[in-house]
Amino acid sequence: MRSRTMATVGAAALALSALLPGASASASPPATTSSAATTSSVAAPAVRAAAPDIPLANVKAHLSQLQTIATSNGGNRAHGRPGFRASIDFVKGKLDAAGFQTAVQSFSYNGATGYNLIADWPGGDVNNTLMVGAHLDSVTAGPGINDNGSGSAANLEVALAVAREGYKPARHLRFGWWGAEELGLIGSTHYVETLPSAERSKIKGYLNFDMVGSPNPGYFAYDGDGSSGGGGPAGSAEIERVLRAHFATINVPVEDTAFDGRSDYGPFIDYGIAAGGLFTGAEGRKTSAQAQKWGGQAGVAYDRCYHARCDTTTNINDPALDRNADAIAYTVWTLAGGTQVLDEPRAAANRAAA
Ligand code: DPN
Ligand code: ZN
Ligand code: CA
Repeated sequence: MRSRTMATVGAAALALSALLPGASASASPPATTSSAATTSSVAAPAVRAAAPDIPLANVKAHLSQLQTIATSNGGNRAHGRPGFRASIDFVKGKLDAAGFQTAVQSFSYNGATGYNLIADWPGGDVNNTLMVGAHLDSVTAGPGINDNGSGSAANLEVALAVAREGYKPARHLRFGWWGAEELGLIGSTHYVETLPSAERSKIKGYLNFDMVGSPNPGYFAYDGDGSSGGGGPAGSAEIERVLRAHFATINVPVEDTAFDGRSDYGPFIDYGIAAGGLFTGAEGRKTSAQAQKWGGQAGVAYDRCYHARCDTTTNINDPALDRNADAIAYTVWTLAGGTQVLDEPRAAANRAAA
């Protein structure tokens, strides 16, 4: 966790804010520390919203819930198993209570019904939608807490922070929790392919978080700008730049990872939608150079429990999960623009009650 003020949001955010009507980033006090807006007799000014710190304890509480769901449903949260449906219902319940508009999309695969959960935050420019996703299914071997309870729980807490902060993004915000990723990106592919093309073309960016709490973590961003070869649809370079910017402020070096479609952003980039995401590593082994800059164990897998029974709540590196959750919030707030609408006492009360 960390605190952030407007002074540290970076040139990119300030440049973006300059394009937004009503924004006055350079003149406004920090949205999360000011009392000026509340003591003034005039209506609260449109303060460009700074990303909140995402409480690690909240993200970990979601992971504990997912672990309990797996434990009471045969040890996993896999496609076609009761633990997956229970995971969908758990996330949906949190989002409904926070004011999201949720929908469960069903699909059929391998003789079983699968589900995607789609959650829209009301408001913003729907013709310029930013989508944020994670796969919620595990493999059958284990509870899937790092893969991908971590991305699912971090995104859930960022979504809840959107509501808590009274965030009014300039762009429309939509979150997705995918089914059957482990069987070949089935749920996300179903979602993208069955969207009417007019709706698909309104999605101008997709952020994907799959494994963001690996126990021997690396800090990777999908190579959207092609600086390591490849690259993605137009706009992906900008997404990579914003994803990296948070880590620069906390002095954590970031490496590229292949932008090759090995997670749920694949179907989005297949349709030319700009995308990006973060990753802390799976079966690959940390090099000695990486252990020197990031700490951890050289010659050991980033996640020794990848797709295994031991991918439990103990298979999480807390600083990695915390930094990635904060980076997700920073990226959402930076790319979506907009203002904070709750007065600060209400936002503070919401944070305290969370
Ligand atoms: N797609 C991930 C899985 O669910 O197994 C692993 C992965 C994520 C690999 C991101 C590379 C990059
Ligand atoms: Zn997996
Ligand atoms: Ca790159």
